[in-house]
Amino acid sequence: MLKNSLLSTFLKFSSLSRVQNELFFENPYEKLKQYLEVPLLEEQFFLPDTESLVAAQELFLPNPLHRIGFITSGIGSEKFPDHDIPEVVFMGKSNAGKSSLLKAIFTNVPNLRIQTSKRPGHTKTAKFYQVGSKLCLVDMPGYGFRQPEWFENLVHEYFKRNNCVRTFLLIDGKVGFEDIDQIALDVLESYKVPHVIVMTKIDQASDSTLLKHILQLRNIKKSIVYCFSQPFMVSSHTYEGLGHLLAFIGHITGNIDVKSADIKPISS
Ligand SMILES: Nc1nc2c(ncn2[C@@H]2O[C@H](COP(=O)(O)OP(=O)(O)O)[C@@H](O)[C@H]2O)c(=O)[nH]1
Ligand SMILES: [Mg+2]
Repeated sequence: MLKNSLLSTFLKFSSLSRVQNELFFENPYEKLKQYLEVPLLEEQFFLPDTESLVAAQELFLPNPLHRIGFITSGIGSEKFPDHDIPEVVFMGKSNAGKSSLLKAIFTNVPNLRIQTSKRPGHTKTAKFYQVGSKLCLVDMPGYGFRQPEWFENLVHEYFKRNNCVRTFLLIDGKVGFEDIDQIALDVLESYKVPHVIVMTKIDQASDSTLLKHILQLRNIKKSIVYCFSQPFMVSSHTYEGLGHLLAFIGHITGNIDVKSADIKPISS
C-alpha cells in the first residue's frame, strides 16, 4: 500500500526514525476523492513528494544547533520578538484547534508544554515559538466566544510588523465555515496578508461532513484574493495531513523546496 511504501521510504531517508504516526504522511484528499466524479479541487497545487515530507518532519525536530521552543507572549508590539525570521500565524474561532495544532507540530520537542482546552477562550495572548533560526510560529487568541477585549488591537499590532508570511485560518472540520470566519477573512484581505484555510479535527468529522465543508469553501474563495486556493485538512490527534501542512510551512518560509508547488517561497 502507498502509505507503507511512504513509511519505509521515510525510514530509509531519516537517521532519526522518530515516526509520529504513519497518518502523518497521508493526503486527506485521497480518501474523499472516491466519492466524487468531478475533482474536489479545481487543481491541487501543493503536492509534496516523500522527500519534502521527510524534510518537513526533520525541520520540526530539535537538536543542539536547532532550538525549538517558546520565546515570548504578549498582547502588544512591545512584547513581540524583534527578529527578521519569517513567521506564520494560526488564527481561528475559539476552540477551532489552534493550540492543539501547535502541540501536534511540536510533538517531538521534549519539555515544551502547550496548553489546550475544552473551554473556549483559553489562549489570551499571542504566543511565539521559534523553530531554530528558520521560522517562528504564532498562536493567536481565538475570535468569537470569549474573545479577549484586546483582540482587534492585538491583530492590528501584529500585522503592522512585516514578519508574517502566511496566516493559517483554522476552521473546525465538524462545524465548517461560519459568518464570523467570513469577517476574519475580510480582515485578512484588508491587511493584504496571504492566508490559507486549514480544516481541523478531521478525525471527528465524517467523510460526508468534510466533503460538504470543503465544497462550501469553494464558493467563498471566489470572492477573495489573498487566500491560497487549496485548503489543508488535518487532525492534531491522529496527525493525518500534518506532513502536508508542515511541508507547506517549510516551503513558504523558504526552508523546503517543494518542486511541484505553484506558489512562491518568500526567498524568491
Ligand atoms: N478529536 C480532535 N480534537 C481536537 C483536535 N484539535 C483540537 N481538538 C480539541 O478541541 C478543543 C479545543 O482545542 P484548542 O486547541 O484548545 O483550541 P483553540 O481554542 O483554537 O486553541 C480541545 O478539547 C482539543 O482537544 C483534533 O484534531 N481532533
Ligand atoms: Mg488556544
